[in-house]
Amino acid sequence: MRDAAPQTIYLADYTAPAFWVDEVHLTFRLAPTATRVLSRIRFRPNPDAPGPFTLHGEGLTLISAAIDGTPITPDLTDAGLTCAAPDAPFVWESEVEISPQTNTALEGLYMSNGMYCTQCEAEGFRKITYYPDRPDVMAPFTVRIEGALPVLLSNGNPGASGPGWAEWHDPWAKPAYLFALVAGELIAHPGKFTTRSGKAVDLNIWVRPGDEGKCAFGMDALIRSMDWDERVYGREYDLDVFNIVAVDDFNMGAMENKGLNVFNSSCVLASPETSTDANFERIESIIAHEYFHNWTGNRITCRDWFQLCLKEGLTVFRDQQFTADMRSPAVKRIDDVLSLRGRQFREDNGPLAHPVRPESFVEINNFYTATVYDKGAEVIGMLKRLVGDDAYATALDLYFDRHDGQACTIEDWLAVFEDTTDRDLSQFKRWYSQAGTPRLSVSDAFSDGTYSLSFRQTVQPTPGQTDKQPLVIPIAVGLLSANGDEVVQTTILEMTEAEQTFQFHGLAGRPVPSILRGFSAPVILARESDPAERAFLLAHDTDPFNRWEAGRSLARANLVAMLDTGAAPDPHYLSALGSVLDDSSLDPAFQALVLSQPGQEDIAQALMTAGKTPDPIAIDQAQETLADAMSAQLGSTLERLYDAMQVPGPYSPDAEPAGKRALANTVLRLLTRRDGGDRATAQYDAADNMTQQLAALAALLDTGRGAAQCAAFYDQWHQDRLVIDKWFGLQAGLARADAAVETAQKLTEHADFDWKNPNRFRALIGGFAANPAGFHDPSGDGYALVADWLIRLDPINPQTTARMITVFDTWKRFAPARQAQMRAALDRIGRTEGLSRDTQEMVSRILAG
Ligand code: B3K
Ligand code: ZN
Repeated sequence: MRDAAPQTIYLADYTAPAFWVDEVHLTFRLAPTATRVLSRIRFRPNPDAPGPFTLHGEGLTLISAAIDGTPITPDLTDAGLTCAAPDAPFVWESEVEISPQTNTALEGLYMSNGMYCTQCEAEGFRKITYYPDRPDVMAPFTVRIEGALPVLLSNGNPGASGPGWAEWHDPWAKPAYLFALVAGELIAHPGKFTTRSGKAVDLNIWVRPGDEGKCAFGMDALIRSMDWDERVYGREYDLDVFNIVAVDDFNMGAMENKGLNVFNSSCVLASPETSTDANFERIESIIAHEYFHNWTGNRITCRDWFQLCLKEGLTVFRDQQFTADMRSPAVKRIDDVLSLRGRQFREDNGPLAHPVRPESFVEINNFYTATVYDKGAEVIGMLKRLVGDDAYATALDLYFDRHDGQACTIEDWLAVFEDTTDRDLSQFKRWYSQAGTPRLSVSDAFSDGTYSLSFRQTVQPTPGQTDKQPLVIPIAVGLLSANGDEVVQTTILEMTEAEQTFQFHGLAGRPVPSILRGFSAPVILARESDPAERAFLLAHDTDPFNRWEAGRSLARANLVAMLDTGAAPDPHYLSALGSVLDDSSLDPAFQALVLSQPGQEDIAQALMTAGKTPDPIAIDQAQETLADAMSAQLGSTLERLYDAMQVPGPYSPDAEPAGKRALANTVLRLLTRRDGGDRATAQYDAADNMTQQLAALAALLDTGRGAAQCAAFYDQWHQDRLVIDKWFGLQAGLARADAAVETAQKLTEHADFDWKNPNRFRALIGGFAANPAGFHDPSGDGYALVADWLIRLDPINPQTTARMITVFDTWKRFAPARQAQMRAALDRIGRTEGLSRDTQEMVSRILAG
């Protein structure tokens, strides 16, 4: 039986499997509480790693087992089984019983609204049958599904079928985490794609009846993704069919199972009436992401779960490139950096900091993090910047050629780059092993036509890692003359030492530096520069990212001064904003980003970098004060822009109209502070799409209005699960200080708060936790509310609980009284009887860090 103390798994302990699998046959006899799974698996001993025959298995009732036809009685534990096995290839057969209906953890085979579906990554296949459930064991699968349901799907190509049964064959060897099965009453939205070598592929998005009107955009995004991967990476699809299924109960966004992607319905279903522009963009990128995994993840997979960033970092990088190509590269880069700073920097500078390639874990599901995904993607971006676009393309071709069909490591990945470029990447590799965000401080000097930039890099200690080494940092720099001309175009400075100086010769005068263009490395740039220089860059920088960054740093500095010394909103910042808004040559989506304030986390990080203690309530109030000042000082510009940005005609989710709406709606938030809610009310009444409707409702709620619209919204949409998630999320997320906890409490009592559904739970409890006025209420009641719900959810769904408990990871940065409140909530969760291994690991890491 399983040890009481959860085991820690170490990268250093990796050993190859003692047995390989050559072929898998599975038969499923579906029944809600008594599904039978019959397996016939051909094993072959691995002469390089001899060892006992063990299979993973959890929560299975073993009915029978046999080796080469001879019944056997294996030794069972909570984690699997062991038995004697031949020294030569043999056939393992077993029959087990499982209960999908009562599987609320949503891992393995489970049911959602009467539909059977699976989630196996990372270690869910062991909840379906006995198997070596590790990614380096790859095999072709043949699956037979028996069940009285009209649609029966699995991986690969369809085989024979009849009433109540269907067979599938996946010829591509794959690890068990990519296995999938779906069965239910589903309707297909079909599509077609012909690969560039002429292979016809049938595409389908499968949904529950009623959702068929929400598939067209996802299908279009899929076709564009398939085309893009051929054009940009030379990657073709490799099966006759590609199926996507929308599922309402899902722990994350989506899953890249071979030929049968399973999606959280919120990440695939879209219509203008029910989805916002942001939803459309997110759906497009997730469809692309899962599709791109077919090569980066499926054809080439990970040797072990420590190598997760091998597939995730690379696939995020690829989906970011895709979105940049489909939309605006500058806007995409800014969006990605916003999310990196908001989530990954927070992780990297707190108790949960871990390397892009972690070295140990208790529960691997806890390591699907912003660090593995988003910093993992940044590391690939840096590599590309260092070697150049051509060498990157050559290296990727070699990667696909050399490693197709293999389970690989970061060492394999880097070797491909070393072999194509003759570079030594051993220092670069530290980005994979060293946790923490580097701080880059800069000083400059100018004399006799030579401009010097001196950098110093440091990394704060992180849990378990105190000794930090210098990293290779690509620093993209451009220099501007005083009249705004670019005197040195973007060049990449390659920093390798702890301290390093770079010189530029032959300059006519002291230039204004534009440093870390395009956010060329995931670092915190610490540079003292005066507001006039930032305003100059906001007006003149030719690099759109740094132009935005200049405005952002002005806002950040202003907010820090407001919080620290009681300074007022800075008129220079406000007038610089005015100039950006008046410049009609700029992309409205970009203007919207310039007009948006730094978020709570960004300001907290800035305060901590300056050695101050953040107070979330005070930050919230400073943001309100600054928004009021923006609204007052920029009034006529905002009014003009709001009118100019109205998009006539039918709704389209394309980048251009979406950018205009983004600007109009950012402006609306500010105008609602001074027009008594007139514009927002009118927009709400006139809206024919969710972007306009929701933005109007948000502007009203944000200023303490909107009760009538909120009720009307519910009446209009109470039949639509995904829209009602928005309704819960918006109210919890925007409730104002005086009533936030009470509002959230009331919402938890609403008949539609179906808390076992992860989307609903995240909308309300997650939305509330992201509302500083509520979560950080001085009474401590916000912490208690979230803790109560996490304690309630944990026995039902450990994964979603363990993920959401990260809302407490900031506890140590606050003043003692608040620390004590948050700690009390964490302690209470930690002491809960029978707490899951997932949540236990998270609580102890958050408390220890
Ligand atoms: N690979 C999945 C995530 C699986 C999470 C397991 N807890 C989705 C993705 O990254 O594409
Ligand atoms: Zn992924």
